[in-house]
Amino acid sequence: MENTKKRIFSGIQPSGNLTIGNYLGALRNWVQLQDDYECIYCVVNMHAITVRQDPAVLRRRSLETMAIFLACGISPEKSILFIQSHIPEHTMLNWVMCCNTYMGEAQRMTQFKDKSARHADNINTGLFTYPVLMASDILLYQADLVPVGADQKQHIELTRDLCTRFNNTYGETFVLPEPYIPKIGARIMSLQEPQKTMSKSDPNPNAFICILDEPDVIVRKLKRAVTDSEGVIAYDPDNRAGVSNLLSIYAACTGKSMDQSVKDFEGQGYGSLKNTVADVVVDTLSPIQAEYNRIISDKEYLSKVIEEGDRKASAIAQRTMRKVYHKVGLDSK
Ligand code: AQP
Repeated sequence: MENTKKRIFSGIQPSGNLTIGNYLGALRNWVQLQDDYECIYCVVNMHAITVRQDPAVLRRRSLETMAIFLACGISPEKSILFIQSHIPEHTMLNWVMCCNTYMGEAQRMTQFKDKSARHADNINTGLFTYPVLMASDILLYQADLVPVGADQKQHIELTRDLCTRFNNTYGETFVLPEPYIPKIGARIMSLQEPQKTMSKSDPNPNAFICILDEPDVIVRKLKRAVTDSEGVIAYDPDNRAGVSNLLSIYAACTGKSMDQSVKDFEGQGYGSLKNTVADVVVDTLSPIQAEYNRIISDKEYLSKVIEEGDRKASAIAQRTMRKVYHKVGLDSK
């Protein structure tokens, strides 16, 4: 029977240890999507080198990130799981798309502005063309849908513009992807600066909780989380960002509504909120950590999963690239 499921593409950078933001905002939804869509999930290690990385650490983290995908419940039987740099077509399409992207379009990307401010000593052209590589990742696999957080919407808009431009110039080649906003989306904020999104490359390790953090580390980081001096537990992300973030983490881990979550803490203080949030985070992460430890010690299994995923991804990528090279006149037929 022909596969009529819509195709989803998404990726995570191995640019640090994955956080509960990556889990609650992305990976948890990826697991749900596997039954209804044809899912392609990628460790986007080529994106990671837009910021300086230690080669040995990057190599290790790429494998660890794949092991986390598996430990969270992403199944190699249901989805295609692969590592970006293993498929050279990403770079091939990236170049073609760079030649179809205007400077002004790339200059408008807010993530470039943010990241160049954070890495002022290394504002490289890869950082500038990062969204074009991301567009190439998506278009290469002819994805119908891309699960995105609010911060990535601008990149999907660019992908759609590049797709439409290419199709209009060279004839129908790529599927026009749509952003997919998951039903339960959680944006987890930094524990130290709760106006900012929690990020795995934050220089302050107290700002994020890693998926693999030990229980005592989780308790300690949550105890240090920034709150306010109001002393009353209420959800008000604009004015009470710290407390609201703790409530969001609680709601996301327990699956409770925000109203119910606020009720659960009626009459309690911040100390008790932090302890309870630590308990639910530890409960959420413990089974993932156990599964991760099992998978990471079975290198043979991990290599097999990656090899198989690379093979399936490569078949799709090669098909698209043959078409693209023919359309732009880079083949010799
Ligand atoms: N704090 C977050 N809350 C909700 N979702 C999040 N995601 C990341 N952080 C949060 C989601 O995870 C996916 C992959 O993200 P990524 O690691 O490839 O890049 P990022 O979004 O730039 O995440 P970081 O942690 O901030 O990475 P660095 O610091 O390396 O740039 C995306 O779906 C994202 O929405």
